[in-house]
Amino acid sequence: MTAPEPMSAQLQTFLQQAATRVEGQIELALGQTTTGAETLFAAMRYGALGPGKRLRPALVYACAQTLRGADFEPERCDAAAAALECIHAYSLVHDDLPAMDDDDLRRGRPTCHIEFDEASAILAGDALQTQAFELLLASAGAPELKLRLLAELAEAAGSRGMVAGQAIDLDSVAKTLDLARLEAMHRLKTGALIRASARIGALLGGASETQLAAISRYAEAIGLAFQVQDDILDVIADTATLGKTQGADAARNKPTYVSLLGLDGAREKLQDLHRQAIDALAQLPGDSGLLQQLADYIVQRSH
Ligand code: GRG
Repeated sequence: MTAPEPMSAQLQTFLQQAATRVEGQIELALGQTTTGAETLFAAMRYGALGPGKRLRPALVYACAQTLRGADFEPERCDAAAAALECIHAYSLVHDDLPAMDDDDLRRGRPTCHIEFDEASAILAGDALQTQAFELLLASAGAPELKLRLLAELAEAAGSRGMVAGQAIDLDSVAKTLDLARLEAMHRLKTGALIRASARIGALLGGASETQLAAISRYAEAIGLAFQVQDDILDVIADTATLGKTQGADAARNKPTYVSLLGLDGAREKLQDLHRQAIDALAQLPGDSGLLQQLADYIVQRSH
């Protein structure tokens, strides 16, 4: 495999701008605390504003920009981008809880339930989830479009999307999932929100149904690629630091792409998904260079 290319300056600037916008929106939304619930707000801010990549918001902006071209207005995407990040943050806060993955570290810092306490982390996750829908509801835009965005987000986040994936994942410990079932789980657990980020951006960009379908194919491919690269990075990190060659999930007795396909097989899978994502972009009008660079970044990222 060739050495990873450094991220292009254009993508770096774009990701920084997206992160700044979305963090500003979340700061604003969580700025006014409810009297007596200051710890809740502190835990929400801690969960949502820690040093993350803000990939889902970036996808919202990038898809809207690709479809709108010169008419792109990022402010029309701010609420949706923040909503996606709030759902993502809630999922991480809850995923780290003792009843789920029981992790002490997230984004290089103590997890929310370690920094605060378990009850505060549960409530912060709950409230971040609701905050996402409040953000979308309060955003400007035609009611029909808002309803569509709300439906996309609810379906992707809930029991037909991310939460279902998490349930299947928790149930898979010590079981032998085959590749098809592992993939079905990841399509829900991480893929559904990535797909919704892209579709919501596309809808804000005025996508036709054909364009929406192409964006969905692109997002499904990069969503899975994101997970495959996560499994690969997990093994590489473990090999470097502990001399082990299985990765944290496999050590927890969870199946991974690397445990099912081997490291080389997982790398081939990653390249195949990258190709599928780039092929889907060919169906879009105008310049899809930014989305191509995002796909490149997802398969080449080192953290
Ligand atoms: C608890 C309902 C519920 C769902 C949890 C997404 C998820 C479902 C759990 C995350 C578990 C995990 C670590 C999955 C690996 C891939 C992944 C989604 C990593 C975290 O996403 P990044 O890398 O995180 O975008 P940052 O910190 O950059 O925002």
